[in-house]
Amino acid sequence: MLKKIATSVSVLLLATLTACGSDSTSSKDGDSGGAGKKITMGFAQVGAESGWRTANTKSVQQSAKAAGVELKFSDAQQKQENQIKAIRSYIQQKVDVIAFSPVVETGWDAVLLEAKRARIPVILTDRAVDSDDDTLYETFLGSDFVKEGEKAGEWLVENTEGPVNVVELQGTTGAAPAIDRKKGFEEKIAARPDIKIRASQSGDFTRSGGKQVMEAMLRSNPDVDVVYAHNDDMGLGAIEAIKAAGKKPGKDIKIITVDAVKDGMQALADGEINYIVECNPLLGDQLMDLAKKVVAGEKVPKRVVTEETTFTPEQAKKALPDRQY
Ligand code: GZL
Repeated sequence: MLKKIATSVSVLLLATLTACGSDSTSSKDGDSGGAGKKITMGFAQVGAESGWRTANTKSVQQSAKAAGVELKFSDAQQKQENQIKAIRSYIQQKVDVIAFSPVVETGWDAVLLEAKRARIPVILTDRAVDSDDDTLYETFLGSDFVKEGEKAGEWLVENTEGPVNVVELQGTTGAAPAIDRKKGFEEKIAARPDIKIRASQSGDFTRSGGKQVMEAMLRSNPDVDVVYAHNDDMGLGAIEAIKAAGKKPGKDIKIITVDAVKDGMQALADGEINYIVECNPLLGDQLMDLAKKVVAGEKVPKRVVTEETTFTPEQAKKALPDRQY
């Protein structure tokens, strides 16, 4: 009899401990991210505005699957309020880690403070925030957008002579890539006072936005020589507008873009774009690796910058067959 009671007590004790153990993790809808345990990530994506974004989303989703990370994913349709709503829902669901690409640089401190108080680490991926408090996120994983702008400006300085009239198709107003690609480009072309930016306006990183803005710019700047588009999609929209105006893109009007997605690389190989600065969207594997480290409480660098290159038409022809996106 005593043996039976002892056994049932130890079973009860074990069950209680296990229950307690699962309580501490079930509230986080998964385990607490101990070594080798499945973690849950809430990912608040910007939207689906460009080929780059589509490739980035695919990379995050595929890498989560491969890494055994349970992914909760939301598409904010390029609206900050939707990203904030998604982050709040992830906090309520007690995910182990939150990752997101802030559509614009400012307006995040309040919701990131809520995540910090809920003890949920946040990883910034792709775009950065402009905040005085860098304890609100564990790390930033993405490109150096100022360097991307500098590469575009360097190419223009080295590959043109005499007066050059530039029109600039900016990315989303207030977004880190738009602010920094403009900054880097302007810093480099300052070496050539005869290179002038005659017009600069946001096309919101979309093909339709690039086309509409370029149509207006062509009407008010008939003597434009160069288009600097902050991404391929707006550059491809500009090509449509330039052709509709009876001009040859890549010849009458040179085009420089950023990203190097397949459609942009094809236009580059065809001579309709003259130079592309790469911006790597394949951040998924690095993101999952950082997430596991952060959840396990390991120290990670505050900033992880991705490797990127540039492409001429000849290089695009060689790279296209193997291009993943
Ligand atoms: C850059 C990324 C930008 C791309 C655009 O890292 O945030 O947003 O350059 C995308 O194509 O829309």
